Amino acid sequence: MFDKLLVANRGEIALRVVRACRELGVRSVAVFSDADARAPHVREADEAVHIGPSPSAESYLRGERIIEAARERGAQAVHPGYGFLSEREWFARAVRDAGLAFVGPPPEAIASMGSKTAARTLAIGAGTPVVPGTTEALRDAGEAATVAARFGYPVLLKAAAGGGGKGMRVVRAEPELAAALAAAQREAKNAFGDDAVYVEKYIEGPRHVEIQVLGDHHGTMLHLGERECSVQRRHQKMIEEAPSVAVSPDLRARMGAAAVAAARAAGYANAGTCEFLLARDGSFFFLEMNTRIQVEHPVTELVTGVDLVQWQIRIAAGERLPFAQADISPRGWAIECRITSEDFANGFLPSTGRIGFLQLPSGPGVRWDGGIEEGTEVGLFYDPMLAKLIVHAGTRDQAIARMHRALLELTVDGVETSRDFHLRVMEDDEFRRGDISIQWLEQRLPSLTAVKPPPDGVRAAAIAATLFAERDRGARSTPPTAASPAGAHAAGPVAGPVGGWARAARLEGLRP
Ligand code: MV4
Repeated sequence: MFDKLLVANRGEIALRVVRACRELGVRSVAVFSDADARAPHVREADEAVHIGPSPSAESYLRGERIIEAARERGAQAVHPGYGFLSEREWFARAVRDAGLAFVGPPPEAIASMGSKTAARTLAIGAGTPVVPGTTEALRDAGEAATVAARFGYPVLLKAAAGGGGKGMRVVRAEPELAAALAAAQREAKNAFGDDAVYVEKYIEGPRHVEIQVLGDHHGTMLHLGERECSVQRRHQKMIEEAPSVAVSPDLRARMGAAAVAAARAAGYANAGTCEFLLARDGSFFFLEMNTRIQVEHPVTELVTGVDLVQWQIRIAAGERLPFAQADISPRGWAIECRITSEDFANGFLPSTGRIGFLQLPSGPGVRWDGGIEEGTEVGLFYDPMLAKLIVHAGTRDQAIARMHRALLELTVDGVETSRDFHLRVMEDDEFRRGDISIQWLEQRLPSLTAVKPPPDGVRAAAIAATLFAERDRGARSTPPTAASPAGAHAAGPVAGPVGGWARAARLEGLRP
């Protein structure tokens, strides 16, 4: 095992890696920008190196500077986390060339999955199902019409260099095709500097289901089941769960085998994720592979009992996976809510400020993977995701109830957050039935956002309860005396209805 590992990231994932290191007896080196000088990941690591000013381009994206820091501090490995440098082939290569272990896949595997069309070709070769369509760039509208007619409308035009939905156009009938092709090519050129666009059959109302894979450097490649990631908005996931209501053990085995085949074909090792569209008829199609640890990895950890981040490090150190495919099967249900500094009542506008009062949920089956604390300044330099709240329970219904309870326990003062959005989703009938697809959230948002103002009486009671609760919080607990009997409205604690009122106030969101 390594003596020391550098964590090339910030926020909750940096802290997650630091925790894994500590459990493995590996010393950790954090890196930080000006804005993060007092961040939790810096304090919790064994050492920390300042790498530059706040903007990512001048700090967390400075690969050469980060590698230099690793060498200066005598680290033998670099964990990139997600985002930033995690999927840059050149960085993985530079880490390796510096004689350090990159905690992730080989640079060659990052490269072969980096281009969407190359990944598609690779998947086809591995026998992994992909959406019917082409891989060659379309020459003109005439060729597009011929190809579209072959697959049947609706079709989807996609940028070959693409990702994140840029350069994508749905075409429902031939008359729209020429204009859509021109628009997709223009958008692709602007976004990726490459106007190559190809055609796929458009899959209507699918789910986004992804398979976690894990492989060592000794020929073992396993899958750890699926994550349901359909609750997303503008390609930003908000809620993930494992398993998926739409995946039976048989489908899991087939999707898992398809993911393992694609990963093997790419020469993959370490943790990775194959993204699929799961159609309503149960057919599934490989989209792309994410060659990093993902934000939503905890739901897989909770249902499989496999510590993915620890195994990433152990695999990078040359260890063998000691378990086999037959040892892995999901137990219970896990849900993750991304707690972001976004104002859900105002179109998810980014919110900034200093975290004031912070109360974190705990109790049975609750996990908080966070990168914030009281006093944290939330600005606009980095991603708005502050933390992840993850729960595990026996069944999906129990997990939803547990998440709702945990969200009620959460208070983040100082910035607007996605907490209330998540509460509304946990209360939503369609979500509770598991009746979701990639379009669900954007269609459902208006009714989730519609705030039902409480009746005046409830409102007044809630405000009064808040005042009582505030008074009780600072009160000393003394036994009742003759001069101050129980229930008297002196300074002592007030028994009885206050608990219920406090709860009502909390439910109404009227918290101090
Ligand atoms: C699709 C699709 C429907 N049919 N391909 C969006 C991002 C890109 N990586 C793939 N995407 C899609 N490809 C076919 N043939 C629908 C999407 C899609 C989507 C996929 C996963 C998660 C969220 C999504 C949101 C909108 C569209």
